[in-house]
Amino acid sequence: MSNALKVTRRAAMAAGFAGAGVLVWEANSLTLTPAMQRIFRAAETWTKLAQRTLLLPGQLAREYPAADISPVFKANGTLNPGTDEYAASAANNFIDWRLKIDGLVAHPMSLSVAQIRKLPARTQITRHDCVEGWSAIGQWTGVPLGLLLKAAGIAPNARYAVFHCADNLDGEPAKGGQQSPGQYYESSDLVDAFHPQTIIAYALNGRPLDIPHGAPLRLRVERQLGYKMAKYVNRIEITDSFAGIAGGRGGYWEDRGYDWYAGI
Ligand SMILES: Nc1nc2c(c(=O)[nH]1)N[C@H]1C(S)=C(S)[C@@H](COP(=O)(O)O)O[C@H]1N2
Ligand SMILES: [Mo]
Repeated sequence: MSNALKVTRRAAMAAGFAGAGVLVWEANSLTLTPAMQRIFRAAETWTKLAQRTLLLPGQLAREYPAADISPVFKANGTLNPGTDEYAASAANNFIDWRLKIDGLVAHPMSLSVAQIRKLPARTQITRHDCVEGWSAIGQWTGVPLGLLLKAAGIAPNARYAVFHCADNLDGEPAKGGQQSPGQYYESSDLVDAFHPQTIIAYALNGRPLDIPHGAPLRLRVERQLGYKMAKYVNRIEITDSFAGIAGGRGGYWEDRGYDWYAGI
């Protein structure tokens, strides 16, 4: 245990996360699982990759000062997954929620929200653009997805991260009602998955994510449009192809005609 904690401290320092934003790190009270140890170890080299990208401003989505945060961040699409399972989990403060990372990885993992909150974190204030014509600026905090994927050890033939969500839009009148199967999902290439601003977020404007905005965990992939920002994420599947998943176009809205690459 004390060895693991030493590694942890060094990793967090080397990664420079404390300077970059909020460091959510409670090493003293931490019982590190093997997966968490791998993630902290990955933080040592992850920072080099992240910094290289940070030196290229054109590669980053614009970040805003706190004064620009929208007083109200509209919620859109599913506002509550509404299943018995989700309701039970929410009633229990999502204590049983797990984020699974599987598929083409050397070390599949299953992380609780409490564990994720103890990992190195990044906070960013960005603008969300929905194709329906509205935008909002919000401050998001979460763990860099690249860090998780680095720790999971993605296979050389991996090409995409597929984000599976807990909600099903099938039959929702506002969305046309005809879609089936309507489980929400999204995907990104590995360039976006490893981008330093791509995070699995658990907080919006300094508060735990609420249900309309995707509690307990949602994706922020900041150089993309709103529909790519999967809410209620419970599984990230690393794959070489999404052709066999749902409609085969890489996302709920992509299966209904939207572009897969929704770069802004
Ligand atoms: N699981 C899930 N994720 C989703 C959606 C959804 O309906 N279900 N809607 C998408 C769309 S179109 C937008 S604009 C954003 C809205 O995020 P917000 O509710 O936090 O504003 O979430 C995206 N992610
Ligand atoms: Mo959207």
